[in-house]
Amino acid sequence: MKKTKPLKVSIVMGSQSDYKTMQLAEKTLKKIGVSFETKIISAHRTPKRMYDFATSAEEKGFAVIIAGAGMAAHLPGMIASLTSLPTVAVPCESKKLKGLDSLLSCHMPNGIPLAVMPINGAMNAGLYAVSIIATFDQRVRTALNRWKLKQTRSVKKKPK
Ligand code: RP5
Repeated sequence: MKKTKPLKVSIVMGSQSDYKTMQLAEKTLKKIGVSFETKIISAHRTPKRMYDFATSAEEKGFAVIIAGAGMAAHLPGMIASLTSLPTVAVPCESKKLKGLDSLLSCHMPNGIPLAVMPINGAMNAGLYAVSIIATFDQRVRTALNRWKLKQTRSVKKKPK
């Protein structure tokens, strides 16, 4: 029987409307070759779904959770409070306050560590998740280093 590889990263977001941002995390993980699954989980609209997800993520074998949300963006912090897995927050841009509300909502007090990316920083969230996995997975470390080298080489010395 073919063994299926465990999914390494779980990407969750508060709403369908966050997906245009959160797709960048998917794109980054795909490029580097890290497996993931993506779900919509809202802390306020689907609190039970959030609880069940966060309390079972570790036993499902995930290594990192990326959580994106906008406005009263308590999803990442709530998930971080319910799991010991490293959790990465993406504050998604909101219409009225341009994501400042989302960013500040991810500001957690002592005891609940949450890695907070910039507003709409889903690409960096993907890279950050990859760098966590690279600490224990040699293949991913090699792929990440290759990706970084390519980025460095792509920077021109002079502007056009
Ligand atoms: C949050 O409210 C979501 O994360 C989203 O960024 C924001 C707006 O959600 P929608 O009204 O677009 O579904 O829960």
